[in-house]
Amino acid sequence: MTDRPPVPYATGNTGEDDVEIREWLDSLDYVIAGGGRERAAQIMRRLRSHSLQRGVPGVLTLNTPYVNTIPLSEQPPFPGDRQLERRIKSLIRWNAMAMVVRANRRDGSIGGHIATYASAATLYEVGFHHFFRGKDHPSGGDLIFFQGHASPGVYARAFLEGRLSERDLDHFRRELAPGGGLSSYPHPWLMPDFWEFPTVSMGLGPIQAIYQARFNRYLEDRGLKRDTGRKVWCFLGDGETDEPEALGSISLAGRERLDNLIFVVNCNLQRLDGPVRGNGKIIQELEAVFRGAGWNVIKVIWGEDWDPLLSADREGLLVERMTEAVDGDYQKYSVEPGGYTREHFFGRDPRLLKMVEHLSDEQIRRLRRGGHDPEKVYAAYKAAAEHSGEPTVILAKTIKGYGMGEVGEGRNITHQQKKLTEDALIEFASRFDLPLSPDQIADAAYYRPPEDSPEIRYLCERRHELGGLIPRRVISCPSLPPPAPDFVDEFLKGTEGREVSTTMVFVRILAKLLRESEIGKHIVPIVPDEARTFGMESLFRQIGIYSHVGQLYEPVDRENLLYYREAREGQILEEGITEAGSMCSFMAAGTAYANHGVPVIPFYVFYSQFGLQRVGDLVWAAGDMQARGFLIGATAGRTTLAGEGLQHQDGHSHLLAYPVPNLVCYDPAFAYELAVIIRDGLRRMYEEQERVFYYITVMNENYAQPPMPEGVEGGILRGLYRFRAAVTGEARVHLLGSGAILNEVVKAQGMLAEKFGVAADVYSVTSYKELYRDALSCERWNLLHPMETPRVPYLKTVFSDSLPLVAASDYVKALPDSVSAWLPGSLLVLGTDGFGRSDGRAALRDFFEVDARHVTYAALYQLFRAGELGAETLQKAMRDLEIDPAKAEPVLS
Ligand SMILES: Cc1ncc(C[n+]2csc(CCOP(=O)(O)OP(=O)(O)O)c2C)c(N)n1
Ligand SMILES: [Mg+2]
Repeated sequence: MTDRPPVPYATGNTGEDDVEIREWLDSLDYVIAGGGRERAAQIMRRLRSHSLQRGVPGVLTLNTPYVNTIPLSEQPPFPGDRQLERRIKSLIRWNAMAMVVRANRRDGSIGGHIATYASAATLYEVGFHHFFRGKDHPSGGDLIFFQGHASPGVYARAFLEGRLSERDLDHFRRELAPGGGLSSYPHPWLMPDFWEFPTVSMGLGPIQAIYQARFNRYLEDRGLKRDTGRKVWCFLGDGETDEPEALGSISLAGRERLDNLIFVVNCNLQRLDGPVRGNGKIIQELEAVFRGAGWNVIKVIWGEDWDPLLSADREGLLVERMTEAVDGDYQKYSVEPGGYTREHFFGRDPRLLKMVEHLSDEQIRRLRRGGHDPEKVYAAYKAAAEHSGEPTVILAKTIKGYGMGEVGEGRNITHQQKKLTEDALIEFASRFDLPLSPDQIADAAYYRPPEDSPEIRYLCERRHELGGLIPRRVISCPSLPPPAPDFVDEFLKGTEGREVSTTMVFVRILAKLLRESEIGKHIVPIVPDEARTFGMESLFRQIGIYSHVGQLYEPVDRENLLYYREAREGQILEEGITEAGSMCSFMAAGTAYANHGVPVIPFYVFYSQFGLQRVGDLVWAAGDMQARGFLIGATAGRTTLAGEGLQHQDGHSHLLAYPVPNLVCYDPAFAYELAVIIRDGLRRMYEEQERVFYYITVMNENYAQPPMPEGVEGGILRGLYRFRAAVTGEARVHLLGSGAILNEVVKAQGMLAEKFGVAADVYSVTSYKELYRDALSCERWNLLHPMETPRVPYLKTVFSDSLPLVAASDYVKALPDSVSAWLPGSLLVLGTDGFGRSDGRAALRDFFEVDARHVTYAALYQLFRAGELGAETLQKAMRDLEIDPAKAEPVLS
């Protein structure tokens, strides 16, 4: 045996000979018996601080010994029918396994997971039978985040409940089969009446759950929803806790005392490749982390078989040994026969060996872990559900692939195991006493007892009593009326020369919406510590920053008109520096229409660089769960955000937004464009209840906002319109500009006319993505309907001639390039590919070649290529415009 490092959580027990320790323990028992636990706690606290003052090491620890948090003496009676529940669970285990095995027999590439649910079955079933409230419960439904890889178990239960048929199960991971199928993991987009929360990208479930629980509080504190004690349950894997998102926000839950939140970490000690912490103990590690973050921690480590052994452990030897063994050892014990555990675990000390001498090897092998014991799990859930003042995490120890026998249980390969041999199926069926014939077993046939069987009746009664089936996504949410008819008017007029940024315009729009009588209170501004950057600080005072406890201190700027006001009914979610957390608040708010039946309009305002790039996976999940609302990427544009440099200047978020199917994107240049876009977004999402959400960029460059030209509203929304016709005569070239770069394009229009006698039209492109999607959709329709009148992409209807075009934006060139196929003339694209630089706007636009000079030169070059401009004129223009042909290419420099 190799040398082990010191045991980090050892109790320090040296055995029964240590008389001094024995005396201290006896004294404590005496105090408990005479003065009660509180008195004992008081003495212990005092003893600890005294020890600290005396420099006694190792006194401060966030860990408790490696045993169940709830002692046997505190365990409540189990209210269910153990035998029936075991039979139901066995059937679910079987059907969950069968659907994966059958799917992979048919097609070995289909995948699916058996081992995850096999280890978590008890954790789920105790919840389903005794805790999870359904939507019809008088208090409303709990919100449950299922571990993505456990989905077969959830489907198998729905099968017993009669919600899914054998055909449905056979269509697991075959969503394209006739009649549809079951999605691999929880995806509300694919199963909109079933799944509520996309969780399978590890870490996203836990962080979403935290912000969901906080958002539930927010709705209650603001009077938008009654507090009925609804819980948020989140199931996650122990390996999953390595994801920064999984643990990164737990301190928020502790700080905000979210006792409506319960995490259940299935500590099967394994992840995909092997052990989670072979050389340590994941449960002890997580205990310290969560306790340090202010959580109530309940460890469920040992099943009832261990109770007599622990009661006999007067000297704490067993607890010591339990604490000493590492997870790698425990994994080994789960795959070896009982004799191995006797020798290697108990065999460390003859006194331990003696404790188990009455047990056979088989009995030792079957000593169950806490997470497989319904009574222990029930006790933990009950304590968690009743705990107030703190969120609770349940750390339940299980075996991965429980019941899969030789082919999976506890093995490193178990996560990927999708096919079971006939022998393994037989073993599985006998292990769980399944009433199946040999043929049914060999077939991995599904089994559902008759409707009037005790199992089905029990299952349905329990769910009925708890408020109905779970999971179930129900949408019953009123539409919101549009804002007042004159809502956009002030923005349509322009600013008459006054220079303002679109960020300022946005803040004004937001302030106006907040004052709207019908929809104002439904708006939720969300900021990750950037409100001052965006000029939103006036909202602090006006609508307040949400804080469940209000404001316990006098803010330093109390005398200011715009002081930092925190309030229980505050409307702003000021999240601090967490884009991931803010995004989760956006998702919780944006799905309140489904999860709460309350329409909520989140405006999440962030540095655009730290949006899709930083939290892209959450944005993807937001699309899946059909969150509604506005993502506002502020300080956008690679050359418009001056000074900040490489890691701040965003010239690609619009490209990153392309793949998210239901994300509608705009890069508006002017106040009226922004107002028209937001008004239409409100209509689509809150009046029409469309399954879309919005990404809009706003900039911090101040310029005069022009009045809206006649009749361009439709074009703004479709992605393009002619902003300014050629100043002199018929256009010879078309110039396309977006965002703040549209101003450079307008300047170029003037230069072309004045210095080169070239007439150019200027178009504002508000959304390349909209143009692209429209064109693709027309193309596809035409492909499939060759005999019908072809649909014409919007772009083609705007450009009826084939004049050359130049497009410039503050984003990468791929955006305009994406629509070039549908432009009749040849397109030359200017954009900001490359790493940003810290400098002023003029220098940046020169560097990235998107300023008015470069646009002008590009237009002349286009005319030269078209044979409309002589070589000499072009060369002279190049010199006059100070275009340097030897300049390094920005993308690589
Ligand atoms: C972000 C992300 N990375 C990787 C994966 C692939 N993956 C799926 S399950 C898994 C292991 C899960 O281990 P654990 O969290 O312990 O869950 P268990 O199945 O053991 O309950 C991995 C790496 C994923 N789904 N999401
Ligand atoms: Mg695991």
